[in-house]
Amino acid sequence: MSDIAAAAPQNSLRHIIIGAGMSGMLSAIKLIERGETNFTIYEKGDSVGGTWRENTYPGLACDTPAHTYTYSFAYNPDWNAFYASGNEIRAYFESIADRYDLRKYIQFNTEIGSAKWDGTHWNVTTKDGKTDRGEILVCATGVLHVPVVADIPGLKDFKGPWFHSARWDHSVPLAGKRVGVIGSGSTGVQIVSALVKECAKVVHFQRTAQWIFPSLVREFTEEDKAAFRADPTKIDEIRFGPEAFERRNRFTTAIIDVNSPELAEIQAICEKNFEDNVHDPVLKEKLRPNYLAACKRMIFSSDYYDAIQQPNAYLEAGSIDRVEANGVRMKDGTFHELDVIAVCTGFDVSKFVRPMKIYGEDGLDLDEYWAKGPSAYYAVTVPHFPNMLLYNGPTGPVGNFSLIDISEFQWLYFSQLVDLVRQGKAAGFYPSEAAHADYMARRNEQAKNTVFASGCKSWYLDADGIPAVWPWSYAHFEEVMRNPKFEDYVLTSAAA
Ligand code: NA7
Repeated sequence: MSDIAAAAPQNSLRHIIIGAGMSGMLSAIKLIERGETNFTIYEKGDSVGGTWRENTYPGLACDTPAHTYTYSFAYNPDWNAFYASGNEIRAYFESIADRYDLRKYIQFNTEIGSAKWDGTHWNVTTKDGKTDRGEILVCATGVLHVPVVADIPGLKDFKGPWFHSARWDHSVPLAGKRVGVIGSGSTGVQIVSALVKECAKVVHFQRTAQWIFPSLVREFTEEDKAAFRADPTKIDEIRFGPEAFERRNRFTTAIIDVNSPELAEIQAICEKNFEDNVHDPVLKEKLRPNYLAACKRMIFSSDYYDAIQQPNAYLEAGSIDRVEANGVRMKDGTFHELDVIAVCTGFDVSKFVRPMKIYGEDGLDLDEYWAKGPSAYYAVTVPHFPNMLLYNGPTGPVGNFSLIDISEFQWLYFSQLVDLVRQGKAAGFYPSEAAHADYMARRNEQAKNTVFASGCKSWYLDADGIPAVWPWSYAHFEEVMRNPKFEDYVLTSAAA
């Protein structure tokens, strides 16, 4: 037993939790609630918050309403606005770590290099050689955690500062500078909207135009907050009331049926937003997408159209040829002289738990099992990898929903399976190959009918061009997570 394991109370199965972001903290709280404190969270960074620790760029905000992007058991009456800023969300997670006294369970600055199943336990080794051993492995490693810097010729020769959006260099002054923002996903759009307020010039390099859904601007006053504090049902109203239901229902129906009135409604809202707010005919042609709204991940913004029409903003919709020492050269010869470049070209979404090495039953290497692409049974468990939870794994509902709700459901599902081990009915459980194959076949078929497959390129698509996300309704996700089909699981005994 490792020193870390030996120091933990032996009051339950030992859980090894990887990641102290939203999902890792959730697991810890749920275990503490059960009186089970035999767990350690391993965190490669120096603080909690996961994606909200790593992303600190100007304008960072969550596109899910704040009261929805909140643990169901830890409402926050103090959110400052309907949509919270990144700073505020990070502070929320820090406050949760305080409230549940989580830091004593976390090994910070400790990256797990590998995890191996030995028939009854997972044996993990940290990058600096420490070991731990526990029956249960919880991979709470995040979805978008491996930044991709687009392979743009010459980028490394740029003589000014440049960095990926998820590695924002706050030591670089931006006031009065000429800044290039490459990429027009949610990140690029938020950054441009923020930077036009302080920079001398912002050039937004857009490869593909985006539909933009107008987001509600609503600051919560001190009176609002007092009312939320006094009566949490007012928060319930935001989370579960008719507006929330309509928002979620409209979106999930639209996703799974391109001919639905709900998608037509989303399309109409986006088109109206575009027509009402973009005035210059040349800019309009550059900004007009040529695919259905919601095909790419929907962007929510209240200020981008206004920002890009400011005199100090310029939308460059041509193709980048190369980056030169002083700026960016376009294929048509146009040159944009710049002081700083922010590279907002997204993340490697196929990584999931990797680069960590994971070896399941009989030493099976997860990289090999995933050679044809990552997959997981109902997005959470993997054949031959016993007692392992992948939060927000391949094919999960990562659309414009609250990932916190999703993680809570995934924990509920997994925890019911862990009960089999708690009750001594098995040493290990994993989904059968047959159940997994059946799930994947049904899922792939259904995914082809979603709006994500309606003719655009996005990070939702896998290497074969099939959307690698949940293709059914959110209600179906809830139903499946509440009621695991135990018959779809292989149970292993200690002797196996
Ligand atoms: P996204 O949504 O993956 O967006 C990446 C953007 O970068 C997108 O506009 C890409 O254009 C663009 N891109 C990628 N490669 C290049 C090259 N080589 N040249 C020019 N432009 C390029 O990442 P985000 O960080 O914005 O958002 C990720 C998620 O974080 C978001 O969905 C939310 O869940 C939060 P493309 O559209 O592919 O033509």
